[in-house]
Parts: sequence; C-alpha cells; structure tokens
Amino acid sequence: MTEKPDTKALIEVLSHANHVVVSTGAGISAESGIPTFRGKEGLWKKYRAEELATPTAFAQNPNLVWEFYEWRRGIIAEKEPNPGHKVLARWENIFPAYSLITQNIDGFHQKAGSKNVLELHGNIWKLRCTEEGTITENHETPLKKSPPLCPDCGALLRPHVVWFGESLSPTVLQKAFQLSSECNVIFVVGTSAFVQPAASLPLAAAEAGAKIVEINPDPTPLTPYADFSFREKAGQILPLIDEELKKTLRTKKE
Ligand code: BJW
Repeated sequence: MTEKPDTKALIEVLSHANHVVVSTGAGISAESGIPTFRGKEGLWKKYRAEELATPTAFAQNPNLVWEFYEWRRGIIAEKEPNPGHKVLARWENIFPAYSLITQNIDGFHQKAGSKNVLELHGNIWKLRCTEEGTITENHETPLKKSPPLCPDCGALLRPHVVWFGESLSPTVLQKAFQLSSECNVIFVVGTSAFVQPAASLPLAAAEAGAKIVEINPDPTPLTPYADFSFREKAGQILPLIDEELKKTLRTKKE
C-alpha cells in the first residue's frame, strides 16, 4: 500500500496564509488527456517547436502551424477539466486573496469554474488578426476555413498564443510578477520550470519571502528551491490537500 503524503506542515502554513498564488503548467491538464510538451510523450518529443511554435514558422508555413493547432483544439474540445483544476477553482473562495496564473492555453481552469485566471501564453480558443491585432473568440473544431482569415480585413488570423521568441503581454507579465511578490505561498503545479519568464515567478515569490510548494511527479530545476515538494500527480494530491485544509479551517471556525 502506498503511503499517504504528509501534508500536515503545509496545511499549517496554508491556514495562516493571506495570499496564495498558484502557477500551473501543462502537467495539470495531463490527467485530462492533454499532451504535455517535454515528458516522454511530450509534444516537443514528436514535433519540432521551431517548425510549429515560432513566428518564423508561422510566416513560412501557416498551413502547417494551423494544422498543429487545429489538431490540438480538437483534442482539447473532447476533454474535460480534472479534480486538480476543480480544487484550484474552489480555492478562489477559501483564501483571503488568491491568484491563479497559468502557462496553459487550453482554458480548462475557466471551464472548471475559476473566474480570475492570468494566462501567460494566451488561449487556443482566441484568434488574432495578423494585421490589425484584433482578438476574437472562436470555438469551431474544425474551423470552417483553415487557415482562417480576418472577417474585417481578410488578413491571416493566428492563434492568440505566445510562441518562442515572442514577448508575453507586458500587462499580464507585470501583474504575474506583482502577485507573486505579494503572496505568502506559491504553488507550482505541473510545469517543467524550463520556459522563461514563467519559470522565474516562484523565485521572485521566494525572494519576497513566500514559501514554494511544488507539485510534480518528476523533479525540476525549481525543486532545490521548494519548501514543500510533492512527487505526485496534481489530480491526486490537490484533492487530498484540499480535504485536509477543509478539515483544519472547519476546526478553526468552531
Ligand atoms: C505533471 C503531471 C501530473 C506530468 N501532475 N505534473 C532566459 C534564458 C534562456 C532563454 C530564454 C530566457 N528568456 C526567454 C527565453 C527564450 C524562451 C525560453 O524560455 N526558452 C527555454 C526553452 C530556455 N522564452 C520565450 O521565448 C518566451 N518569450 C520571451 O521571453 O520573450 C522575450 C525574450 C525572447 C527571446 C529571448 C529573450 C527574451 C515565450 C515562451 C513561449 C512558450 N510557448 C509555449 C507554446 C505556447 C502555445 C502552445 O501551447 O502551443 O508554451 S512552449 C510550451 O512550453 C508552452 C508551455 O506553456 C511552456 C511551458 O511548458 P510546461 O507547462 O512547463 O510543460 P512541460 O511539458 O514542459 O512540463 C510539464 C510538467 O508536468 C513536467 O515537469 C511533468 O513532469 C509534469 N507532469 N503529469 C503534475 N499529472
């Protein structure tokens, strides 16, 4: 029988936390059946990021890039958020202040009920005009026309996501660093902690005095800095932490 992970010390910290930040990556959606990028079965093991997730790739071959994104939209459309996403949505009502930051583009946090989500790398259900920069929401799978064209000016539309070599929205990024440097605890869930600038958020939080909680079946470059490391799947450990937290908060109220 596998031992239940010890959450006692973490629950003690959480029960006194005023502001909790959670920063998620592809691993939170892995148990929903969404491929990650860098694991054994990761997308970047089968496909070259340079050919599919850079502005140069899109300029050279928009058809191929759209084929990749249409395929992924199809997968995401068929899947559902898992218990990990649901706990993170519930936590909006638990802590005095709570912020959810994600590198994911799948929209699963919102689908699970999270109201405030800071999306660092955009959203696959949004399209952006390459000429005018206008952003529209679009959930068609498959798209009626691929690659899609802007209904207003006829220019190519692209996925509203952040590719390698592109800057993140300065407003979103500034907010993410601000929240991270204000929190008492930062959870880092399901990210290889490899891609910048997202990987720097927990370090900024720790520098400002926050505790780092890492949830990932595998160690990452962040692991040596983590105050709590859970080598577990997010969909399993988050409900467990939530359960223990509920018990403690209930006792405190009584
Ligand atoms: C589980 C689990 C379960 C499995 N439960 N866990 C400084 C130094 C060096 C380079 C740079 C730097 N600053 C910028 C760069 C360049 C670059 C970069 O970081 N490169 C690195 C590869 C080194 N960054 C950029 O280009 C960024 N732009 C930028 O900084 O602009 C300014 C600038 C540009 C150039 C130079 C300098 C400055 C933009 C980054 C955009 C990333 N885009 C992508 C694609 C988005 C659209 C799409 O999805 O198609 O974003 S790449 C891909 O990686 C995607 C992800 O959001 C991102 C992060 O991946 P994530 O989420 O960590 O997933 P994985 O697969 O890596 O890890 C999953 C983890 O889950 C694993 O650890 C598993 O173990 C775990 N797991 N099951 C919990 N059940």
